[in-house]
Amino acid sequence: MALRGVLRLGEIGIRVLDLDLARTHYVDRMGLIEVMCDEKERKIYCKAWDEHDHHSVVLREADEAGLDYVAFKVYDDQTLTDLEPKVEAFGLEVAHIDAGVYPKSGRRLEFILPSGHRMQLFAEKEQIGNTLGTRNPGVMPDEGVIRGFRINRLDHCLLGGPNIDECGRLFKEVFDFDLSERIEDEESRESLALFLTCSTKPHDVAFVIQPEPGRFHHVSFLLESATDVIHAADLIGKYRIPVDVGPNRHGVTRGNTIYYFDPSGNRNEVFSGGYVHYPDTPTLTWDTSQMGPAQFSQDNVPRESFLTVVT
Ligand code: M3P
Ligand code: FE
Repeated sequence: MALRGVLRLGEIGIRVLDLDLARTHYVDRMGLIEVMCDEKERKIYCKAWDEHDHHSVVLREADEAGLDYVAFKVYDDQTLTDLEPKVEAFGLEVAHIDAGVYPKSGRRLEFILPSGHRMQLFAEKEQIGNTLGTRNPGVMPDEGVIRGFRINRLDHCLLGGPNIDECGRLFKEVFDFDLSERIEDEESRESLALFLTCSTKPHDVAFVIQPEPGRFHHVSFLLESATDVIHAADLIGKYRIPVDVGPNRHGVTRGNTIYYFDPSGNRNEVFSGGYVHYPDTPTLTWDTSQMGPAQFSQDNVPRESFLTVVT
């Protein structure tokens, strides 16, 4: 589809137990750029180098790790106006957040997904660019802008909770996403995981079935190449960052991936690659007879932790 309507996961709020440890992890090790800090509210605002918006990741110190909210950026303010009655018609209560309540951001709509996650939509955020400028930008930022894991941008998240088919219906019917891939129970045919895209990426958001609402499975960042995934793995080893699953390739989405944990136990992913999704690409279905190849196609070993460990 033409990229109008919902554009992408534009901001993710993550709860961390210790802001200083989180800064060491996300900024010093992973190489996200800290653009703003709110000492009073114990929040730091970060971006990846190739994002134009002011920030995409908000880390907030709290008593419990996990997901604060996901905020999707939409094309323009009219899109927000058009979406509001559709979200309400779907059966969700929509709250209004004034411009400026979230720093550098225009007004937002907020509602709770059937999976229990807090979701927002916004159309405007201050843009600060990727340091290259917009006239004769070249391809390489100055030395030191690309650091750590060499993250290009925030890519997607995987959310755990109940009612994932309802979430799938919301994203398809109201937000115009496509269901790119689905994992189902071989016998009951019940959905275990749904992968949804609003772009040409294999997914922009995914849901995995979990008994408890509002769980956070992972946030994922795009790297340039599979070589950069190995480079990140070397840094993960060097800094003794706990690894969930070492370098491998997903069957679902075909990304070259590594999963690891931040100091609060939130799962992170960096990945590269994946196929191009078009609006006429058929939905790909996997079932539990092929959980190994669906999850990790280089050793075909399904990871128990993958479906059970969430924050
Ligand atoms: C991803 C990804 C499963 C695959 C997950 C895939 C649940 O996280 O980024 O492609 O098997
Ligand atoms: Fe992922």
